[in-house]
Amino acid sequence: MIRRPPRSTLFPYTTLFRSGSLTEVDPAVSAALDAETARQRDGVELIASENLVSRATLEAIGSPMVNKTVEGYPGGRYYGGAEHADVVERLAIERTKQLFGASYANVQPHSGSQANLAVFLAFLKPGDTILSMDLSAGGHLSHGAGPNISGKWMNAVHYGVTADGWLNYHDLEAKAATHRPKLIIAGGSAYPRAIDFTKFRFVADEVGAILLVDMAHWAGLVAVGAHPDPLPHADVVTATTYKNLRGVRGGLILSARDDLDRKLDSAVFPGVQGSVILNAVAAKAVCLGEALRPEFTDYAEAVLANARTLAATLVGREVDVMTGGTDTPLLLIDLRQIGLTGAEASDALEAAGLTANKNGVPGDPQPPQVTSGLRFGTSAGTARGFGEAEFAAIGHGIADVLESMVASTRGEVAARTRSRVTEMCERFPIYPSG
Ligand code: DSN
Repeated sequence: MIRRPPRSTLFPYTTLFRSGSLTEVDPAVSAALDAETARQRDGVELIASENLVSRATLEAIGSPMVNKTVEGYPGGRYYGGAEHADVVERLAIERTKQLFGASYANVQPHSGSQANLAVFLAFLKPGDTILSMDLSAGGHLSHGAGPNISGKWMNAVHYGVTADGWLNYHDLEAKAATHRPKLIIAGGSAYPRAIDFTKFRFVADEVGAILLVDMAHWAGLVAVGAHPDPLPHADVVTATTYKNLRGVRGGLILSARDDLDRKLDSAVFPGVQGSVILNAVAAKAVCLGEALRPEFTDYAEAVLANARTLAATLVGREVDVMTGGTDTPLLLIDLRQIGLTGAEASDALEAAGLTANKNGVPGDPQPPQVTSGLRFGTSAGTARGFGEAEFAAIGHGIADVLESMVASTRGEVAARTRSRVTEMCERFPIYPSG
C-alpha cells in the first residue's frame, strides 16, 4: 500500500490570500495606488465629477461584501446567504428616500449612465424619440449622444443653449412640439445653471412625455435644499453618488410617484444589469447616511459658495465664464477668445497642480479630444476644507496660467501674422518700386 505524506492543512494558495499585503503580493499595483493617493493629496482636484470619500466609505467599499453575489431585490433574491446584503441595500434605499423625500429609490445602478439606460428601458422602445440637451450645449453622452447606445437605439433630438450659454426654453418647446418625444430629459454634465423644472413639466405635459431629470451634478445640493428640487416635477430622477454626494462610483434612480416601482426595478434588474455590486451598495449606504447628517448641509452650501467665488474670481480676471457664473458646483469657461484649446489649457493647469477637464463649449469647432473649454468643480476641494479664500486663490492661479499661455501664444501668432501680412503686401504693392 502506498502511504501518502500527510497533507498540509493549508495549501499555498490559501496562504497567499490570507497573509499577503498588497505591497507584498503586487508591488506594481500597490505603487500605482500609492502614487495616486499622493497625487490626490498634493494637487487641487477641480474635475466636477470627482470628490473625496470618507474613511468610513472607503472601509465599506473595501469590505468582504465584495465577495457576495446576489441578484434581485431585498427579500426576493435569487441566491442564498443574502440576509446581510439585504440589510445594507435596505439601508441605502431608505436613506435615499429620506434624503430626497422620494417614495421610490433604486440603489443598484452601477453608474449614472446605467441608471439612465434603465429608465429608457422602462419607458421606451428602440426608435422612440427622446428630447435632451445637446452634448455640445452641456448635455451628457447617455442622453442620446450619437456614439452612445441611447443615441444609436433612440431617435434623439436635442435642444440647445442661447448664444450666451443659457438653456434655450424656446428651443425646448419648439422641438417638443415638432418631434413629440416620448421622454424629455432635463440635466446634463456641463450646464452650470439651475433648470426651470416647472417649465420642463409644462412642456412634457403638452406632448404627453415622461420627464426624466438627471441631477447627477447637483444631487448633494438638492439633498440640502441648496438647489431647486426636481422630485416634485419629474416622473423619474437619476443621480450619481460620487460627485457632491461624496460617495463611491455608482448611480441612483428615484421617483416621487408611487406607481413606477415594478417598472423601474425590473428595468434595472433583469433589464440592464445582473448581480449587484454589493460593496458599492454598502458604501452608498454610508455616504447617504453621512449626507443625512447636519454637517452635510454646511458642506453642500460651501460647495455652491465656493463655485460662485471661483466663477466670480475668473470673471474678475476677464476669463469667459459661460453665463457669467453658476448655480451649481460646476462652471464652464470658453477659451476661444484667448485662442487656447481645452487640451493645452488643461495640460498647463495640470503642470501647475490644478487638475481640470477639457470640455466642449456650445458651438465648439474643436473635436472632443481637443475642445475649446474647461470645466471646473468645487466638490472635492470643498471636501478637503478649502473655503472661499482658497477658491479665490485657485481662480487667480487658473487665470495666471492661462494668461502666461496667451502671452506666449500672442508672440507666435503675431510673428506668423506679420509674415503673412508682409507676403500679402509684397503681392499688392501700393507704390511701384524703383
Ligand atoms: N458624467 C461624467 C462627468 O460629468 O464627468 C462622469 O461622471
